[in-house]
Amino acid sequence: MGTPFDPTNDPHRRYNPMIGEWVLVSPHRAKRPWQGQSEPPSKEQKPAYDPKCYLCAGNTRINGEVNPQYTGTFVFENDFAALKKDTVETKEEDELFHFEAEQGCSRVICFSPDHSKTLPELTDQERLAVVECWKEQTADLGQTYRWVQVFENKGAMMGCSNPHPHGQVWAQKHLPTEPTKKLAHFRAYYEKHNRPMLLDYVQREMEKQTRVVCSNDDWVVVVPYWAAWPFETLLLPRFAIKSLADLTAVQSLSLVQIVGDITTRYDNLFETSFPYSMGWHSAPFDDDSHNEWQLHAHFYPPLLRSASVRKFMVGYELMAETQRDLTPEQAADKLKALPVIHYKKSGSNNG
Ligand code: H2U
Repeated sequence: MGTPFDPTNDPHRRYNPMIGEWVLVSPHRAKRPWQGQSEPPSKEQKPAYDPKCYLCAGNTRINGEVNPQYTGTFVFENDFAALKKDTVETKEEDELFHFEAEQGCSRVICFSPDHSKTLPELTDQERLAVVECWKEQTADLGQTYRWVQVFENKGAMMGCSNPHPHGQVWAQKHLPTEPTKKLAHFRAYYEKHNRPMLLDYVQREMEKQTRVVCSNDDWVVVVPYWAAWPFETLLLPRFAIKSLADLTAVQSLSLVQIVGDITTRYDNLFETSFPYSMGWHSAPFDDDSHNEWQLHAHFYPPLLRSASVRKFMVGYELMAETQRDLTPEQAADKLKALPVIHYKKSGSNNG
């Protein structure tokens, strides 16, 4: 008889039922010495207004347009839009050279006129304006397009071009690749169980508690069982809801609280402005009732062991499948143990 299997030490694969893909977990590798890239984190303090910033109120953007003196959120059509509404409809169904023209829209959402702040540093009132803006944009663009993608790229490490607090919304006619995978898996689960997969999943995670980072009456943040990125989280509603556009005033307020909580924990983890890509998956806007779908948000942060040591999805991940060292349970424990007062306010050193 060999040694019994230990999921905190032994290599294993975990299945992501949302997209039907596997992740290789190698917990024993977390002990290996690090000799790779490590840079000191930037301690630069940003000004509340930067005359050179394209997103600050009153400043001129690249295309010559002047931003208004906005005081809350501010939305404008991306001057370098990836999608355009009037692209001519055409397609070619060649087996090897298949394409279809795409129509859509890309907008930039400034979260606040204050250049120096990020989501966790805004007040609840200011964050509520961001949530209301996400809802409005989703409802508005959902009238025209099948898919509405609200997202935020935060930090230069994630390719964000400007530190001014902002996100984006892209909407398009066709269902993109990730939501297409999800729709197929959510549908199959719903046909079998007559319940949305994510409503069952949130219940199971609440029972287990091992991957729950934080929660309130309406929302839960977990490091998902199948997380690919070291500190990846999934933000889930505890009630049935398909779209951001359907959130009530009370649910929006509790969302403001949980977004503040998880983004503050992220910043506190390495006492840095924590980079990530986050985004919302509301149900597609089409003729289907989408009973299989639950609204949810992903946070994909690249950092691994300090403010400057990141995980790269390279080598084995590109060639074979996603791999992680730290287990999702270990990552959840680390995030759970952090204070919810932002480190810049508390002045403490929890590193
Ligand atoms: P990031 O979140 O990836 O940094 O994107 C910021 C967006 O702002 C980017 O898509 C747009 C860029 O095209 N932008 C404008 O639309 N006008 C400008 O004057 C500067 C940046």
